[in-house]
Amino acid sequence: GKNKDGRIQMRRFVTAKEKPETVQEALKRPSQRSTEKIMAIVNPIIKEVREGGDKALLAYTHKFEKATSLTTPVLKAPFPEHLMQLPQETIEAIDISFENIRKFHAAQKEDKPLEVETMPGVVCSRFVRPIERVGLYVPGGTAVLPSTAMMLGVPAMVAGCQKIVLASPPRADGSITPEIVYIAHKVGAESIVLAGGAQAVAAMAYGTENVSKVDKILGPGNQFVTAAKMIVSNDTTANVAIDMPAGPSEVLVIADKTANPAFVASDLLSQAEHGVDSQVVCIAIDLSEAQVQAIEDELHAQAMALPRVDMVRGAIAHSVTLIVADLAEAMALSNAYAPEHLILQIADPLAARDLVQNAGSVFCGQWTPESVGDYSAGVNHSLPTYGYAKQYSGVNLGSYVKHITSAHLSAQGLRNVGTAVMRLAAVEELEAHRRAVGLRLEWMDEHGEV
Ligand code: HSO
Ligand code: ZN
Repeated sequence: GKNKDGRIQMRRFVTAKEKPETVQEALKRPSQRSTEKIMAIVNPIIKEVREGGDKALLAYTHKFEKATSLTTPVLKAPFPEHLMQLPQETIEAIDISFENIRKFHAAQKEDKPLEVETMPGVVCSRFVRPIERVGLYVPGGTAVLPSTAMMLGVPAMVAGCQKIVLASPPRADGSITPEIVYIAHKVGAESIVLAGGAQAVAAMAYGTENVSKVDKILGPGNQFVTAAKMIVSNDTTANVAIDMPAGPSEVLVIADKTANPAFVASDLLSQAEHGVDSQVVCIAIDLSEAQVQAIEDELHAQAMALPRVDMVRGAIAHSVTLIVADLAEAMALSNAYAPEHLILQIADPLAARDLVQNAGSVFCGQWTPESVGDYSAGVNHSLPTYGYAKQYSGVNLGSYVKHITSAHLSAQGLRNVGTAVMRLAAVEELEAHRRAVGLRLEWMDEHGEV
């Protein structure tokens, strides 16, 4: 794939003929720019915005977004109608997708508190509260992504967050995509910060004259955005949380003999077109040379017809096809890779889904392209990349809430558990802890309680 005009083709390995290290190497993510270099660029930006507020934020937007006509960094609700003028077809598409995403995330609500009596009279419970103020970063860059505004905004609305702040880099004329304004309106956002990059993250983390400070920042972004999120979440003076580390997008497609080569290729390409650093992996289960060839031919032919063929070339250059013996081997490789998106184009996708250990989101069967999840099915598209699916969940309703626990004891409850507490307090030599129980138990004895 490196040759500018040459055939667009992934590397290919038959795993049975390779050393395990070769296969491991083939599944390595493209390396990221060193965090130190990124941090050296991002740290001063954060400091400037923290200290200089709106003026500093605006200066960065003039510089990086070339939006020199912009005079205020924030658009506040209610958003003017003329900023959300859209073709009827687009409104309908957004409305349908919005409703599906709303339904799926509303179903994730835990409506009644959890309550357990661990010992007679010792009641432990847990209840949910929304995070009050959330900042949602919607990337600009090579594509505008209103769908990301929905994926971040709808669950915030469903969770009941009181203040929803969106941030997205404006276009060079200072305007913001009307789709994003319409979605911000629908989720009840308080404001749209017209800024991108580390400067937008800093503004939401610390607040400025016009940007509201938030409690958690969510959303994907480039390496500068990711670095900024990590820095502010480590700064105890900011008191802000983040969703997860983000890297370039990726997909892993598992295909068997029943898969349609054109469908497989189309799914690989929809991820590859995201950017030159995207990675796509195809695991072919026991396919013949001709079947693999059919996928490769489709990939090349479809890619050549894409407007973003240059992105695709970049992505395909570090992408790979692995030909494996059976489903067990395919699943083992996939679980080790922990893909952001896993597509199962195989005879029994639901049986295979039971074997998934690590993945951001799974797409089952030939009628479920990743695109449906990217936009409209209802599942979230803000997912862990770069192998982080091993320990992180994608954005979901839980990303917008915290759980508060509570204990409630009766006198009998304190009698039942008190001895254990006093013993452990004594072991830790924390006498005040021991006495907090001991004097209550004495009080009960004196007053004839239980
Ligand atoms: N596949 C991307 C999400 C996206 N696709 C937005 C289209 N628009 C990362 O999950
Ligand atoms: Zn996508």
